[in-house]
Amino acid sequence: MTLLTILRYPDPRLHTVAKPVAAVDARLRQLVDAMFATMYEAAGIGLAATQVDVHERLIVIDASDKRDQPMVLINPEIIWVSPETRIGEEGCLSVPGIYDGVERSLAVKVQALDLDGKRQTHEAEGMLAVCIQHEMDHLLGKVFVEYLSPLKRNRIKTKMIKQIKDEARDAAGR
Ligand code: GNR
Ligand code: NI
Repeated sequence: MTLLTILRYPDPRLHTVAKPVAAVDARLRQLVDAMFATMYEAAGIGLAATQVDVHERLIVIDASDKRDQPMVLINPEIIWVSPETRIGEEGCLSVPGIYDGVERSLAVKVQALDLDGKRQTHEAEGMLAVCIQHEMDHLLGKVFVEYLSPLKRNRIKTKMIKQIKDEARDAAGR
């Protein structure tokens, strides 16, 4: 089981725009396995390839309570969003410990290839709809803190840089 390193905000690589997946093949299936392992290990409900420094349009999600409904979205496109929106508390594995409100559509329809390379349409609402919109943003190089005010975002940036520095110091036993 391979665990991948999750990029941490404000790593500039998180702002890379992902390119389409070229082929649903053995390499991709291996990457999907590693992304699920990484997501479950980190107790996240979703993970975009961007977060593990792979800049291809690939998302893994499991927004179920029992963590038994893995979903793979390859080359996803949102084909419909509900006009109704809601502000909900979000977090991100790339911005650990930070939670804040983000306005999202209540429901979405997304089209994507599955692991067999077949195009599927998913209708989502609730937490799954929020997660899909959050992950689609990652593929466009966008992190949820970019919806917050510049003041909040700068505070978060400073806090993250300090946190990363402190962790490096702890790891070195200084
Ligand atoms: O684990 C996650 N939880 C979460 C909670 C509210 C809104 C979005 C998310 S996605 C996040 C995992 C993650 O960072 N995916 O990119
Ligand atoms: Ni995220």
